[in-house]
Amino acid sequence: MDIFFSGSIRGGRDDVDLYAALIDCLETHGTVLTEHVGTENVEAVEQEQGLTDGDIHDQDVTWLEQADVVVAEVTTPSLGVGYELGRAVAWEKPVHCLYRPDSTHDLSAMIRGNDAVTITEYDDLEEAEAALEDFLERNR
Ligand code: 6IA
Repeated sequence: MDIFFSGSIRGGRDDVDLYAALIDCLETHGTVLTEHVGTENVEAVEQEQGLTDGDIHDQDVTWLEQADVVVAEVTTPSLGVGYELGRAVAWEKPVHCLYRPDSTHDLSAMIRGNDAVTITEYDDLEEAEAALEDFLERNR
């Protein structure tokens, strides 16, 4: 199963360690196409590789189209994550969002109000992992 994991990059990297833990969990169920989202210094690495914003956009859209399912951590608001979710829904991919309700950011109505998106509100990693396992099992 190819899994597209979506999480904030330029929207803010406060949750990068959490993204890495969620990606580790997802990797026990399939191939995560977007492991770099959980890499601490992704921006420096990609700048070194000379990737332009155009390269990043085109590669990510290709992976998104290839993915069987999409998982997003949406607590830190991100334009890129919102864009990816919109395209995934338009392609009728199964989409699961994880959101921590104790956050200072309210979840966008464009995500919470979307019937095509499953949302799990969680407080700790164990809860998030259980929700992901259930989601992946249902979409296997
Ligand atoms: O708007 P954001 O940057 O927060 O968007 C985050 C989302 O867009 C992630 O889920 C990624 O799939 C995608 N994305 C945004 N930026 C990148 C990136 N490098 N590399 C890979 N995927 C990305 C940006 C670093 C650049 C300074 C070289």
